[in-house]
Amino acid sequence: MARTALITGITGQDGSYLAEHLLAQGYEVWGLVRGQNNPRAATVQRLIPDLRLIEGDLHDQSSLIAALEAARPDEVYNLGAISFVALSFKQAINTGEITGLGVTRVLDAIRVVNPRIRFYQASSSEMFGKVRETPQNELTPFHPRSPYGAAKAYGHHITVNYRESYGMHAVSGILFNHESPRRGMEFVTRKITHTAARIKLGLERELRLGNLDARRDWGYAGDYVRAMHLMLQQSEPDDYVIASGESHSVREFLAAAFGHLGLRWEDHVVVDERFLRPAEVDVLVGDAGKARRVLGWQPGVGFADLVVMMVESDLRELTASGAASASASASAP
Ligand code: NAP
Ligand code: G4F
Repeated sequence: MARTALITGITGQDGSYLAEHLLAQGYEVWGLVRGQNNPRAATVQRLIPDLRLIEGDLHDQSSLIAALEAARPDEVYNLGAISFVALSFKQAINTGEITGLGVTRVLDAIRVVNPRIRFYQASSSEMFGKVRETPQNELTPFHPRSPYGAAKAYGHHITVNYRESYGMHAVSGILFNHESPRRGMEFVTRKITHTAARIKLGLERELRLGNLDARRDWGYAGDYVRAMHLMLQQSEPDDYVIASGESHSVREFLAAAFGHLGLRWEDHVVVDERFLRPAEVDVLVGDAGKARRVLGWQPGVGFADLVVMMVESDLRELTASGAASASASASAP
């Protein structure tokens, strides 16, 4: 019989890749959408017609219970969150409510409705924050540097707690940054590739950014959702770091993206202190050795190919939308 999965955060980057992956494995897939008329619901439904959408909000316990009762999933993937670190400084309490307490709401709904449901929590390398060792692995202590990181650390611990207290098959995937053409425009990689493509097409002249020295371990989202699924297929629940093992600076990302378009990033980038954070995570690099050994997981797309994939996709989208020709005719004499 086909297995059933319920994904929170279905309208986000990872939600759509995970839904496609699970459908390809023969799952029936349900996605939780919030709001009374969420425009992103229509977008994801167009992209993935076989997906079944159901209303619910990580703020609202009864809606989570109702979603579990309607979808009757074998597996729940909790990807829903306020996921933008910069926003978490401005909405610290809301971030705690959704990114942190939201995890407990889902876990407790599962405990009440059917504790045999397997649960995946989308934990984050942001929990390592001011890192205690390099590279970071499953045993590295946490030192979050943002309300988002603190909320994710709570989500991680409560997941482990429900596993140990109630024998639930609950796992925490500690994922390092992963990107794609579907990445939100607010994150630095997509902000760079989209603006670089606009500059190439003559639609923009400058790109304003914050800290160019920050280093991240960037991988491809399509590779990382495979790891989420693998974690829930193990006989024993456990936690895993998922990472590429390479660290690159924002500056290096800029050089790769602009360089691919034959541009010099130094001619266009302006450092703007509005994009600096009250506390920064300077450098992240993960050790995914346990995932390789136990899950047999490994990434397929490396840093250079990821940057090119994102730049090319943004160029294609902008060109297809007619933005470039509209700008040319608007500026014609
Ligand atoms: P994303 O694109 O920002 O998506 C976040 C999702 O959460 C959206 O679908 C959003 O729905 C949903 N959401 C927000 N508030 C909600 C609420 N109150 N109730 C229900 N859903 C709500 O994030 P992503 O990059 O796909 O990441 C997926 C998960 O992995 C997140 O938990 C993120 O924190 C975590 N993570 C991401 C990375 C990464 O590098 N991408 C790394 C480590 C961990 P709306 O459309 O309604 O806003
Ligand atoms: O792309 P970012 O906003 O991602 P960040 O903060 O690393 O968080 C992402 O990865 C986490 C995993 O480690 C996830 F848990 C989280 O949900 C999210 O997906 O920023 C990356 C770096 C930061 O150091 C930031 O200060 O880029 C730096 N940066 C410099 N200028 C900028 C900008 N970031 C953004 N978003 N916008 C800028 O203009």
